[in-house]
Amino acid sequence: MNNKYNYRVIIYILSALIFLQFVSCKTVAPTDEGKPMRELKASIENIIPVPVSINPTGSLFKLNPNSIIYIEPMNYETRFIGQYLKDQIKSTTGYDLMFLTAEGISADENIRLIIDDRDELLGQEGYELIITENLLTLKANKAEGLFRGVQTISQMLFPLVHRSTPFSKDVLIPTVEIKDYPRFEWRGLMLDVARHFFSVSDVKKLVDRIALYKFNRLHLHLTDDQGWRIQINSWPNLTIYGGSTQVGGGEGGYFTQEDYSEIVEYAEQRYIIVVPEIDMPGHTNAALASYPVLNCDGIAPELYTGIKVGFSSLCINKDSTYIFIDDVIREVSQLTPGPYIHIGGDEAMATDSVDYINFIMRVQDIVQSYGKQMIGWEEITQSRLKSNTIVQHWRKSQLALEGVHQGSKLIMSPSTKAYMDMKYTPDTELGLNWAGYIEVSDAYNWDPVTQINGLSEKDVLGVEAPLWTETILNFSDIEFMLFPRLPGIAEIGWSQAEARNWAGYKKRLANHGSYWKAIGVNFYRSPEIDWDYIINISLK
Ligand code: TNX
Repeated sequence: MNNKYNYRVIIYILSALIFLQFVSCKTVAPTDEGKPMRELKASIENIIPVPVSINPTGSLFKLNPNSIIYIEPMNYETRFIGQYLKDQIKSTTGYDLMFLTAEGISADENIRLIIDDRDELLGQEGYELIITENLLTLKANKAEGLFRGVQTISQMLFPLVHRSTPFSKDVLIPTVEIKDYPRFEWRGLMLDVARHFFSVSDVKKLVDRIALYKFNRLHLHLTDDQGWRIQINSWPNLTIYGGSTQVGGGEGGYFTQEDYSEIVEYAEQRYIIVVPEIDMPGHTNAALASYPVLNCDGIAPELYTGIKVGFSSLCINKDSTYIFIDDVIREVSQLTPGPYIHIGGDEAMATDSVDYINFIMRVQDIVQSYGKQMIGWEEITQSRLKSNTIVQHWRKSQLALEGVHQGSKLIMSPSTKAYMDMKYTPDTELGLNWAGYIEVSDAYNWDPVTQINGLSEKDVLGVEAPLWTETILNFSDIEFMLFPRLPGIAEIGWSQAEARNWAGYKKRLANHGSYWKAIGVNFYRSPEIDWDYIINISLK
């Protein structure tokens, strides 16, 4: 009896073992060498924007659930960056790492974040990432550089995001030495919250999306014919009435001053400067509708919910116009810690051209009186500009060159390449097509310096991708237009010209596609990209 029972148990155990073996063979994919895979491997090949130099050193660093993130020095800023990295590691690997300050500690299998003001080449935003078998060390001159470097580490971990539950396997990160810093100082995204309004939480989500690609400017187009979206205490009707609708007649909305400050602070923590735009003298129907006094004839027009441009103008020769502008610029300046105020200045077809020239000079003085640097669309170069005024190019090379002749620097947003509201192809449901169709390759294959004949590197402050929102209704639409084009603009702004090429870029982009799929980013499955191309075959 006893013996029989024992045999039975043994047979049960044996068959259970055979079954387990069978199951584990099915779930553990073999590596190249055919051995069962016990680890998950991060990727150093897919970073966008491509770093200045990246030298793989052929070995592996093992990240484990007990690894510690050491931070030196520990302060408010670096603690935030440490937390950001910790969160990224948690969301990709499931590991919940600790972070501590401990000068000089370098025990095995840990991460170190160090601010060390010694390498001039790295500048304000650059970083150095050295991964050896024992240690992952991220170094920068400034906290800002550390934050950019954390994005590089996050991207290395993308392939692991498929695993939604914490796993006990080790994460292997290839050893490597990366030195990286940006080509251009200005790498921006513009969001039009006037044609359609977007909530604070949408804007914050967008900030995290762009931070991952090392963007450092968020330009908010806050006012237009269809809506005024920033509360101005001295002119309350601007938002109460002027913010009450949007394109198509929906209910619109606006940012209270607290909302706006919340966005500014959220972006600032991610080293992204918010650039507020108050568009004038055209694109002002919402303001004109809110206050009869702003109109030359004293009669307020109706609110506007269509998508025409070029029909509205502030009254140029009226004192009350400049009292209004002074109040608005003062309040917006006080709310904005960043150095820039964008005054639009585009498409002022309803303003007399001599009036326009004088108007821009007057507004430039007002902006400067509040200690801010003025930015305007390229039409402002018809006026006399101060040399620190920045010009944003979008359509006419001649106007942009005129800005350069006056000593201004350019933000390059050519509408045929960088306009994220243009359709990808004639079949794209969202978007416009007045500047043409912009496929992923079109948005990638251009250079800010050679885009206009006669520019040199020093004339260009950087790049910016505008997303106008006449046809863009919600966050999912925003993502569809930005991805996969926006990472290309990021690479144009950050990476060295000679390091960029389409063939390599499209492979890296395919890998970002699988990350976007995993975290639910809505993106255009462009036929130009082989979305199934995954470099890290060991991650199946
Ligand atoms: C032109 S670009 C505009 C915007 C429109 C956009 C639509 C620029 C400075 N002005 O008012 O929203 O085209 O693509």
